[in-house]
Amino acid sequence: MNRIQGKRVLITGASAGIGEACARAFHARGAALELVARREERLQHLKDELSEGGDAPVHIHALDVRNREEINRMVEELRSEDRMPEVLVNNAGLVRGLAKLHEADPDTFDEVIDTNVKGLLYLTRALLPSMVERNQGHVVNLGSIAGRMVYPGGNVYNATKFAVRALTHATNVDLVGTRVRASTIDPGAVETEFSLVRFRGDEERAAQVYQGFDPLGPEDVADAICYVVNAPQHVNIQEMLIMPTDQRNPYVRYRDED
Ligand code: NDP
Ligand code: 8X3
Repeated sequence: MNRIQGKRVLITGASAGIGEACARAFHARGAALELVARREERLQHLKDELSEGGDAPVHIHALDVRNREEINRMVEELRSEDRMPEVLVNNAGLVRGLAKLHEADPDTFDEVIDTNVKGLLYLTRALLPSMVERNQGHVVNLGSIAGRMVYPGGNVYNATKFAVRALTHATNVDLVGTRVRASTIDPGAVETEFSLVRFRGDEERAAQVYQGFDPLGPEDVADAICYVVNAPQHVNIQEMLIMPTDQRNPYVRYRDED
């Protein structure tokens, strides 16, 4: 049964990777989309492509999730045009480098925390009240295996994903008595632009991350998110850990070295 058809879904980080795959997956199931990211050209391209393949409306918003004013302006537009979403996918996120905490560049602390935690909080705070008012809605947060186990050089990224996990559970307890749900989706290695961003455009280093094993694809995670959102309203899948079969945790990974 398709319970996604006709729902309005706002996805952050829709210009690449998991967010872009979510846009495709929700659009294929008949959802109206509000797509958010900084790179407007990419969003426009995706909108054009999706609009050719189906009737469900697609709107784009070129903004930085770290900027509350930009978020508030978007929400005003959504409210005034009666387009407040029933589903929020807090997916925008990043990591910088793999340095030890005592050697890392403190500027990256702000960038990663502001995007992964504060951006998610701003969007949630701005959009959740209308879900509570309507007594219907779903907040889906992109956590990570990195929010369950720390690894060397993961430090600040690990901390942000532990925070995402805590905030998902905090959101759920605050929402008790409503029909609004919150979920964290925690993937292992997914082949996207994530490592390219992590290693600041070093393609060779980024490619090495996924060499010799079968990582998840962004569409695998998008499918899982659609499954969680499609569950009947009385079913709240609060967390989902989704790993490549070749990776059992951050340390145990099969690699075909030949
Ligand atoms: P990508 O780098 O492929 O995509 C990241 C997306 O986030 C892009 O669309 C980017 O768009 C957007 N983004 C980044 N910063 C901002 C910002 N300040 N404002 C608005 N949008 C922003 O990475 P993934 O798709 O892999 O990552 C998506 C989420 O999944 C992240 O939260 C990540 O932590 C999580 N995750 C990823 C895993 C992986 O192995 N890839 C595993 C587990 C979790 P733009 O640059 O245009 O703004
Ligand atoms: C991304 C996966 O293992 O690089 O969240 O932290 S990992």
